[in-house]
Parts: sequence; C-alpha cells; structure tokens
Amino acid sequence: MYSSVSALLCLSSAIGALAHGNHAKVDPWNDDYAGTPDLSFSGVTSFAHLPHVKCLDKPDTAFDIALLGVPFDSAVSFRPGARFGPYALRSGSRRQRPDRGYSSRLEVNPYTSGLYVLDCGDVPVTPFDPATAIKQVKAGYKSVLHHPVVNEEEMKRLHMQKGLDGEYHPRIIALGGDHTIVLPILDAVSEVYGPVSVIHFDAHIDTWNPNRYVGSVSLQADVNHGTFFWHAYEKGFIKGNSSIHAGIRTRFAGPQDLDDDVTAGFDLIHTFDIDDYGVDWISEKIKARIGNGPVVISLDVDVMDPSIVPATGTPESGGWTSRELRRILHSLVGLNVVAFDVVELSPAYDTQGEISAIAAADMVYDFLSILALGVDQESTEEKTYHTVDEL
Ligand SMILES: [Mn+2]
Repeated sequence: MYSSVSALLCLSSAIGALAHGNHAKVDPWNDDYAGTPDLSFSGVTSFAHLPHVKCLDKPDTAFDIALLGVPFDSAVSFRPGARFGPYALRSGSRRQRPDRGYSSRLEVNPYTSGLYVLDCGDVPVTPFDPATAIKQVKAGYKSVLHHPVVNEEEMKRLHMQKGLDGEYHPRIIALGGDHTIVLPILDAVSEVYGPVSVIHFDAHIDTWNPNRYVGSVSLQADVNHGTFFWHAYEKGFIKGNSSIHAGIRTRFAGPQDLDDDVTAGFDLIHTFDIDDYGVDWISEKIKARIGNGPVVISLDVDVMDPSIVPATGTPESGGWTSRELRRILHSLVGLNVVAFDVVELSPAYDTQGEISAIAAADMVYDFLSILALGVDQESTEEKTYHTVDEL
C-alpha cells in the first residue's frame, strides 16, 4: 500500500513539474498584494507575531531576548491547567505586533528598539513525572540561556549585566506553567549571575516550609508551587535578606509561616498597602529593597483580582487591577533585571473574551519594555534610597 501511494505521489509531482514548465506562473496574490504583513488575527500564533524558532533544537540560534514557554502544571495545590499558559499568553498577545509596538507612556517599541526578540517555543516537559520535568525545565532553560546574543553593543549601551563568565547572556521571559518552574529557573540563572534577588508579585508567599505544608508527604511532593522559594533559599539560589513579595493577601497556618518567609530572605508588601500608601510608595519600597544587584521579576497572575484575571489556579479576592500592577511594573524601569516569568495562567478558567490572557500578555510587553530601556546607571552604583519609615 505504502509503495503504491509513494509511486502515485512521484507521478503526480512529475506531472506538476511538466505543467510548470509549460505555463507561466499564476500568482494573483503576489501580483497584487505582495509583502502584505499579517494582521492581528491572521498568521500562525507566535508571541506578538514574532519570528519563531524552536531554539532547543537549534543551539546556534542567536537572540537577545527569548520568550520561552514552560508548560508544566504537575505541582499545583488547587486547580490544574497552567500547562496551557504558554498557549494562552501567545493567543492573548495577538493584538501586539512588532510594527505597532510603540508605548506612548514609556516611549519605546521593545520589539524594534535594538535588542532582537525571538519566540523560542516551549520546553516540552513530561506531564507524568514532576521530578524529571523539573530537571527538563532546568536543562531547557539553561540551554537557551547559553545561546549566543545578537547585539552585544546594544546590551553594553543599556548597561546590562554580564554573567560571572564575563559573557553577555540573553534575557529569557518564561511563559509558565505553574510557579514551581521558578525553582529550576533560579537554579540556572544563579549559575550565570550568582545568587539573585527576587521581586515576587503574588497573592501567596510561596516560601512555605514543606515540613508544615499540607500535602507534602514525600520528597517529591515537598517541591510544589507553594514551597519552591523555600527550596530556592535552602539551595542558595536567592540572595539573603534581599527579596520582596508584592500583593500578598492569602491566609496562613500561623505567624510561623511569616517567620519562615523572613528566614527565606523576603520582605512583604500587602495587597491593601496600595490603598493606604499608593503605587509610588510600593515602587520605592521595592527599589529600596532590591538596589542594584541582579534581580528576577516573577509574576504570578493571581496577584491581580479574580474579577480582572479569573484564569488562575488559586484565586484570592482583593487583588490589584491590571492598571495598578502595570503602573508598578513601569516604575521598575532601570532595575538590573536578568530574568522574568509570568506564571499560573490557567486558561480553562478564563472568559470567552480571554481577559486574563490579554492582561498577562500585556505584562510581558511591559517586561520587554523594561529590558529595552536598560539598566539605570545610577542603580549600578551605590545609591541611598529612602527607608520605608521615611516615606
Ligand atoms: Mn505563586
């Protein structure tokens, strides 16, 4: 059967070749519409219609910023589904296009500003074995982090930090996936830059000590989306006493959870602080905490209110609006950010209008803008910030 089908295909292509030789090429599309760019609703869905290469299969591919999907959700405590987060983020980004990417607020188009941005596809992790999947995330992320960059001069002009090896490494924006993926990501990032600070937007602290976390019944179960920052602290991936949460509002087993959080190196901004002190206070508190060192911005979409972002695994009432959060993100321009992630987007709980996915994809645009605007040179020098008490 196979051989007769192949023979038929050969014959048909031979006839095609003959026909091609005898007739002028018919190409009415290119006669009239050659070079028409894709519209927001047409084309194969990469993030923001960016070029797409499956970077893991092409280790020589160069870029300055990679979008990398990590479709892992095998370590969640409530609703699963964040494995579809990378798909949803790409779908939610369809109205973003490189040729219409200029921000009037930040005065930059991060898609055309000089850093080459590529959609690197996904790390195809196993859904059946979380321990192996976490190893796969580390391997995939680390591989992409060691791809060559395109524009070293631009990275230098923007005062972007080199790795401890003296080389420039691309910046990766990870598209999760549940929050557990940040453990192998911090593992790979800290190998390049040393221990990093973290700005963590979330309704939950995610530093829970697995010894007191419900459901932690084995070594493998100890590593989940509520405990990964505790493991990152224990393994030395994050710098002591230099990270901060923003948007916290969940319930705790008791004060011991908050003591553990301080032990893990975190300060905390409560969701309600935004009403008492405002966006500028939050921004100053974050910047004072982080200073000029290499920092990872980790954004769990549940930091936003479920009325704004219903599509998440552990929703909590009383969250920030997308407008409030984006103002805070804009205020972080100039920090020495070496990696970003957006996690816990679970599109099965989204509206038909994709409101969560659109909000989350817009935050990826803000991340790109932070990178495109570079590191504030002042922030790489010793700088005195106001303490919280002075504000
Ligand atoms: Mn989280």
